[in-house]
Amino acid sequence: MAPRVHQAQAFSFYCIIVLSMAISKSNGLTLEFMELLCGRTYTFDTSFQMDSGTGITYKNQLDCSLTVTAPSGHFVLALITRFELEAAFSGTCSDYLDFHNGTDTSAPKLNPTDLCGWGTNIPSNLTSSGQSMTLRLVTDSTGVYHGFNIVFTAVYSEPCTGSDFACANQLCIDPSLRCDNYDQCGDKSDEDNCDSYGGSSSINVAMVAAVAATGVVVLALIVGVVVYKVRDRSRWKRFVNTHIDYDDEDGIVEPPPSYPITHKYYKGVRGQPALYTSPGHHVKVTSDTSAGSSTEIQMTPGSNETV
Ligand SMILES: [Ca+2]
Repeated sequence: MAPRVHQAQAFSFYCIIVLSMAISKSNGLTLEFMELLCGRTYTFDTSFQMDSGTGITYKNQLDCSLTVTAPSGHFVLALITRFELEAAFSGTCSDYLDFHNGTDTSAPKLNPTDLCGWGTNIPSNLTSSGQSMTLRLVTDSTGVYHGFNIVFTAVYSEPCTGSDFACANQLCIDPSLRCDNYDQCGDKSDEDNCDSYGGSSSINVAMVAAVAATGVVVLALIVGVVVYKVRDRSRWKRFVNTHIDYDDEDGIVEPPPSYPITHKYYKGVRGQPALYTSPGHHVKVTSDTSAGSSTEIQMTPGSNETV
């Protein structure tokens, strides 16, 4: 395929990737992984989400602590959106997650008992009383499960200031979190009535524009390929008409109606422009009639090029 077509394909893929990134950025929270943040303090402004790890399951033999800190004057709301750790055995968790109400694991736990297993024994959300909470994930040497996903949000109690959004549960959150498809209030009130909310429509407009632009790029690629094919066929016909010697006296046959030279042959020699751009070169087409459609393209004597 010609370099131009390759360039068009590369450009199209580039556009699709850029547009996908734009869509995900306009409609997604920053995603972190606890396994990669062990021993650190993670500060954030409005909201982010965190998975237990980068794999399908968490790892064995972890003892990972992470402090999550909201801006001054806020506290941290941790909304657990997915939770699956190894189930307790005889009432004791072998893998567990704890939330501590402070800047390290010496602070009191927000969950009365270690969190493990899955289902209704897992709280839907936990809130710190200050601007930090510290998570600790401990796993033993056997049994790994899918882990957890938690959405952290910086919240404070009403009255809300500026343009901050007032949740139905008297918490305030950053207005950018309204209608972003994540429940940052903890009661889903920031995701209510989004059909009539401007912020949501702006996201939808961005998505529609991105999808439309992607469609235009794909359409342009298709048109480009079709144009290329048409022009290629046209060049092929000119090639046949101007560069193939039909002289019978040279032992070269006239092309019959079922002319055996295929476009494939043309594509094979096209990469050597000397064949049809240099007047000193001459392509001959011979046909072995006894072999049916067997055909070959030869260079004239003196040429040192091969086909
Ligand atoms: Ca939200």
